[in-house]
Amino acid sequence: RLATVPTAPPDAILGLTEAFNADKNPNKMNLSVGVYKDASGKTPILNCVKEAERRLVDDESTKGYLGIDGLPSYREQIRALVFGDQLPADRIAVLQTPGGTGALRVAANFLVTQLSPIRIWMSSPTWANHPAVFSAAGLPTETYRYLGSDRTSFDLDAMLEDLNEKTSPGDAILLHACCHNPTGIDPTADQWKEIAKTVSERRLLPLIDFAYQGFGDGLDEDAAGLHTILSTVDEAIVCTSASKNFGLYSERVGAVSLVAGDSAAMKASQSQLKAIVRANYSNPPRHGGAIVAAVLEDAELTAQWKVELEEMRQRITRLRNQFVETMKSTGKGHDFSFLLPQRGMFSFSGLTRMQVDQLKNEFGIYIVGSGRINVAGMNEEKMQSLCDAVAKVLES
Ligand code: PLP
Ligand code: TYF
Repeated sequence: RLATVPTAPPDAILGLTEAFNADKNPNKMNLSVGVYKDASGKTPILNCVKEAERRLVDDESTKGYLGIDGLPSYREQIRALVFGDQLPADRIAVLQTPGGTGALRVAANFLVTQLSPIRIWMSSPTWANHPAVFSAAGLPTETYRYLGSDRTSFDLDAMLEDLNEKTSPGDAILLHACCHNPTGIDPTADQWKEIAKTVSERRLLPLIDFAYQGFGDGLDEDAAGLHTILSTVDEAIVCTSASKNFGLYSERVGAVSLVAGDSAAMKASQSQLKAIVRANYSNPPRHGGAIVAAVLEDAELTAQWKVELEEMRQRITRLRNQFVETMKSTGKGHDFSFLLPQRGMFSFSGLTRMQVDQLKNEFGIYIVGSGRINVAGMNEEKMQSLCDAVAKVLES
């Protein structure tokens, strides 16, 4: 029977890395998958994480199962990091999940099993895995306009028009809290207020994907849009990830946090979330959550983490600026200054599908088909050859 199973298409992003690994071009560059790299081209383990792991080796006393909702100390630290003291803790249920993707999947299962009929509205464009995860859970997806027709700016009017004219009360809306993937274009503080007003007036349930806290302007700054939304609605779901800001990609650590109107509603929803987890993967892996908790419970390690996070953030900003400067210096008026206000790992370059293919085939430079560049994968040393190649495809 297995002979009848058709081959699935490769993941639009991870598939590119497979192609990159097989490429024999000695000058190849992987600017596709959203993974941070340092000046030596490595994805480093943060020093605060190494130290936390050393302590865990000495102090950890069991590998027994965690509870269904994960490590209590991790859940408490995530609540503080994401929500601060804006909301009473007894309205928030935090569950540790296998990565931000696991959080999104648990959230999607919850929406389908508890709140159907419900659809989720996603920005166009959004992370390719969003529709895949939601559809796999049986959650119908719709899109609202986000990127302007110039492909370099956020079109708030179009977004609000779609929300006002197309959504139904009770629908869910997916928002990227910061560092929008794939565009790098976030709403301003005033625009967040308008979005929050519309979300509340249309009685939409926000599902906020917060995968890059600390990669935009800072830990608190990046949470500002989320807090604006939470100040206008009683109920929301927030999916967070420690993959990027702790560099814990392969440890699979994230959280789904549900905000309810009161403590009783929170407890009932929490029990449903736990039932979903139980039927999916039973309980989350310990190690990543234990690392995050060990860092955030220790003032010294937290201070060190903030320094290391700032280093990553500043490096990305430097590389983005350097790319814009170097493109300018190639002559022929290659003005990429629209990239400068973009935040996070990604930048939408405006390159077309054909230009993206040409970069790959002629130069071994891999970026995502939409023209999304992982700025965090750039390198000072290779900046000139990258920009020369981009200039060539723009001029051909
Ligand atoms: N959401 C967005 C927008 C992302 O870019 C990512 C990145 O991988 C995730 C969620 C999930 O992250 P992970 O499952 O690796 O923690
Ligand atoms: O957008 C990215 O590149 C990251 C990493 O299926 C990623 O979010 C990409 C694809 C995928 C899982 C993670």
